[in-house]
Amino acid sequence: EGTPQSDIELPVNSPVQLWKLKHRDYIVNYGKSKDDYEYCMSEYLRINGVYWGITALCLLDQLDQLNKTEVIDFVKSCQHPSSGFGASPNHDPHILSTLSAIQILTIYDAVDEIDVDGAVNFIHCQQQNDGSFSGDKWGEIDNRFSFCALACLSLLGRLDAINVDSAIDFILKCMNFDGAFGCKPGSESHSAQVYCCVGSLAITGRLHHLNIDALGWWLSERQLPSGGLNGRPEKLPDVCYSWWVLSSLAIIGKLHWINKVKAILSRDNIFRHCPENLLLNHILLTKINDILQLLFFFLIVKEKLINFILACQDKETGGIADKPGDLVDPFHTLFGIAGLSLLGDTTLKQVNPVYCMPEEVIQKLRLKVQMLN
Ligand code: GRG
Ligand code: ZN
Repeated sequence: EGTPQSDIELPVNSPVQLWKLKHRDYIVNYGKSKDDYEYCMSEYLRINGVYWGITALCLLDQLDQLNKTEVIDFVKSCQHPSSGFGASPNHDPHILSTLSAIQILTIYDAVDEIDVDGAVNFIHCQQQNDGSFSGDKWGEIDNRFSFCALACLSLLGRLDAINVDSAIDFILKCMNFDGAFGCKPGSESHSAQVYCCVGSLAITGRLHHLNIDALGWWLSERQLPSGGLNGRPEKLPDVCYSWWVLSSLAIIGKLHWINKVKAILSRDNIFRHCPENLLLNHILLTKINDILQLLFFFLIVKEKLINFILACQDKETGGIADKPGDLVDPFHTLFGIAGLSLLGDTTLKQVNPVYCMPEEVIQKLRLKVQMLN
């Protein structure tokens, strides 16, 4: 049977529609309940949270629900003098907060309101001799920080501020035999790291370095029988992987490996659905089942993934959780909605798979981002 699988079962009567207005209210109210335990505990993520919320609202076509001036003032208050952005006012600058700040300001077309040179210089200073990036002055290295640097500078039209060739050399050192990527050279493949590395290659026009078949196969193997996607083999499914995995597939032009087949492919089900008088013996059925299993792994079954994401909504509070029944949060709410947008939900705005921002914002900037088809 190959690699062991962990999975969950979707609860019976799981929701099958997207409660868009509930999610709008959840996001709009999240920032208002400033005394909440959760809100207080997430201070180190504040500016990221604002980016997740704003992007989700954009995809729901509800950005006008927030006060633009208040948001921009908050972002400005997170910038250090002639440097990068912290997660909240008076927090040390970090490359991830800096990307979130630039994403928010780009969505609002308000980048001119901050010290762009300071932010660019902060990112420049995070690059190491081997091309990698640290997140902040404490020096943790991870290719997610390489992505933050490249995404942020490309949004600002300032990729010239860093050594792009050595940044890419480092990222390519994180590629594994399976075609996927880990967080540093030698680390295990993880689909969130795949997103960061594939996104970085797309921004710099270097997708030709990828082994598309191996990577596409590895990504499509992330789907489990519940319909959800996991981050790496043997792990449980989680809504955020609908973003990390699907966006990577979209960039490498393999989103069509998502198939509409409403497959009922488990061994039990195939036997159950097979008419008794069918002239197939047990052995032949087993063979067919094996072939279908293979097909199942190769094609991400679109309908099942949509149902998995919808099952993670909370009808009472709005918002989307990592798994059905868990506590909702803004992070999984964005990645659930963005995943559904990539899966072709036309009631949502289109999301750009590299930047995780509205496609129309990226189009307006006329950024040259490589995508395979
Ligand atoms: C613009 C969308 C966007 C992102 C900015 C910060 C960043 C760039 C990307 C983050 C990439 C990353 C490594 C996310 C981690 C996601 C995650 C759920 C990690 C947990 O991994 P495991 O395997 O946990 O330890 P699970 O729950 O899957 O078992
Ligand atoms: Zn998650």
